[in-house]
Amino acid sequence: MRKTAFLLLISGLMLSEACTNQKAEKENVNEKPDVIRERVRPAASGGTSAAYFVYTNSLDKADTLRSVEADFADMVQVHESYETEDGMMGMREQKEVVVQPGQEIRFRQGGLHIMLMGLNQELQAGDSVAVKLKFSGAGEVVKKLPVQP
Ligand SMILES: [Cu+2]
Repeated sequence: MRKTAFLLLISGLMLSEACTNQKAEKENVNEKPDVIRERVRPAASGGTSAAYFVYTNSLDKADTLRSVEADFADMVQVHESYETEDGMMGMREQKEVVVQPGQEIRFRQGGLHIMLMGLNQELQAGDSVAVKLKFSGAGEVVKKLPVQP
């Protein structure tokens, strides 16, 4: 029981570091919100990373992103970053993302992002990886991304 609580605490700390890296958020201030550098961040095996990219709904009806998978991560979630009342950055899981016809889902640093947890391999800059998005309308969509800081 005690061991479980300790492990949860550790993973919680690692998560908050990956999701709410204060330095990274500050570095990102100069990046215009309309410019998204598509990438997966480098990380050690066993660690946590994030994916940023733009998905456009090319269907003529609204679609819903229901889940995301990656064969290099044990757990993948869609997260939303937000600022708390006292100015801290937090994040929460977003179970579904609805995208209207012709519209984009913009996964970016400091906003909606794909959280990759429990990496089963090291992600090194220069590598190329793929995430699998599952939509209720478009079905499975594979997105290839470079690993970049
Ligand atoms: Cu996150």
